[in-house]
Amino acid sequence: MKFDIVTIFPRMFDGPTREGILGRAIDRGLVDLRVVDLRDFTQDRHRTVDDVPFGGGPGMVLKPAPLFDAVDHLRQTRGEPGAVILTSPQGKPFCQADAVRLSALDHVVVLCGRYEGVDERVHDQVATEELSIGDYVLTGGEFPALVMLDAVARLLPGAVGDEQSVEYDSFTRGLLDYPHYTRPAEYRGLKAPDVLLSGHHEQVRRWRKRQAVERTMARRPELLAAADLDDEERAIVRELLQARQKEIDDAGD
Ligand code: 9D3
Repeated sequence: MKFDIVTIFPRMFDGPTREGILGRAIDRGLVDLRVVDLRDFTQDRHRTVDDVPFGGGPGMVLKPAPLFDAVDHLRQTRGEPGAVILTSPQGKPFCQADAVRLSALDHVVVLCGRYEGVDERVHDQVATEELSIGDYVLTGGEFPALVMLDAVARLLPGAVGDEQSVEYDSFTRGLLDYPHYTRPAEYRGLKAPDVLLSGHHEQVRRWRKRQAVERTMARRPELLAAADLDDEERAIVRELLQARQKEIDDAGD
């Protein structure tokens, strides 16, 4: 897939796109990544990309022309993109379903926002969607663009060695992962759970399932409502809810 990023800080992408699974996906040609410098689409001597906001107020706003021209250029040289994403704190929160959807497109363009914002005409006329990566304040859309690229790239066939581990992702199923342990069985007096060393595959499977449900209920209860649970998992939820209700009842007596 073609993945194009428009940014005023192209070097921010140099390290992250060379390493690990993402780096390998790019080396293998699964992702045809192009990072373009927004300043290359300015017309003035100073390569100006920003200006003061109309109506006053603090900070600077990314001018429309360089962004319109950068996307026109990418259209002409790379073809019509399936999505033009504007990274923005006002965007819809990016999620695994977005990663899956984008991974099926042949061409994605990501525009990295900066400063206090981006001229609204870019939101209206250039971007097909606006995405955030969560409710915290960053300095710009470069890390969000990398987050989206990373989440999308690992879904491309051949990116991850074990296709099953992609298929069976915790977020795809809506449950958090179970705890993992490796050797040694005891470290600084801390023991790995006996069941994992027992060799009883069925007990291991049930323990992991229970841990995943318990953790999701404790840490991310909102995920549980939407989770795609099997009968066994639903039984564990009922059991945990009953245990919780009993605590409440007992405290009342
Ligand atoms: C005072 C209002 N701020 C909006 C919440 C201004 C503002 C802060 C930070 C405007 C832009 C930014 C820079 N952030 C992004 O461009 C950004 C972002 C983020 O800050 N958090 C999570 N996801 C994203 S995607 C792009």
